[in-house]
Amino acid sequence: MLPSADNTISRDGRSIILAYDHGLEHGPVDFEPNPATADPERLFELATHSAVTSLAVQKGIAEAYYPDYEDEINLMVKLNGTSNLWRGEPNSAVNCSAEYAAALGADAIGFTVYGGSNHEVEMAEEFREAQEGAREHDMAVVMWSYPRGQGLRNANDPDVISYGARVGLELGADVVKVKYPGSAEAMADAVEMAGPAKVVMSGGTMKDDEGFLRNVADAIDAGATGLAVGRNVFQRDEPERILDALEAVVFEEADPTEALAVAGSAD
Ligand code: FBP
Repeated sequence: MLPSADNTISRDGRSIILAYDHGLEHGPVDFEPNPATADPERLFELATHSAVTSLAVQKGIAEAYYPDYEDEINLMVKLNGTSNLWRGEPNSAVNCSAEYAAALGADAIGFTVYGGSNHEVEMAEEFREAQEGAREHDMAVVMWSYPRGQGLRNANDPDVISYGARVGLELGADVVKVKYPGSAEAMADAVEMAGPAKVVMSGGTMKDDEGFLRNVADAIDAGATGLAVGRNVFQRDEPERILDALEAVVFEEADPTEALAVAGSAD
């Protein structure tokens, strides 16, 4: 890990990464709750919200939309990703090089590693090339560290999630994105295992406002530095309102109930 390598995608050491690779990873079903979000322009507009420290997209969306937003948004290009149309042992195709991400104007790269998959070895080797390419271009490295596959009985086991956090440190990520392990104690363990690498929690499937923000507040209390979130923002009727509340919880450590009470009042 390089000192301050993630400065471009964080503010005061905290990050809210808006993830929008769902059209590839899950398909149009993720846009059904809020159909306007099928249009990437809507997400680029959302990413200009002051809560958002970076927008993570695949290469094709970056090519088409980022030129109009390069002064307003810190770009993270996800270098690998796979559709949900394919079934097999977890794996992720490398769709973009670090060099091409840098040419697109990226401040950071995102890369998924499925520890425990039968493809773990090749994914780690692909990550090596991406990580070293990112270093050459001073881009931060964010690992989506999602242990899953035949090697694992329970991908949601807190010990497995801590192991995933450690994999991020060992392989040279600046920021490791892990699933929320279910409690502040378990998140504290993941943070400890990541050492100097920063840990952000994954947003996951849609939850109620209060429950979602409580998990985020617990993760921050446990030493996480923020989150990388997609569905829990863009599937809501009022995505800006939850971004207001997230900004208060992540950057000001506001109580979730109070953050929700004032969210949207400035709009
Ligand atoms: P969410 O907050 O919507 O879960 O998005 C985060 C993310 O990591 C996306 O980048 C990715 O598309 C998706 O989750 C992966 O979800 P899953 O782990 O269920 O395949």
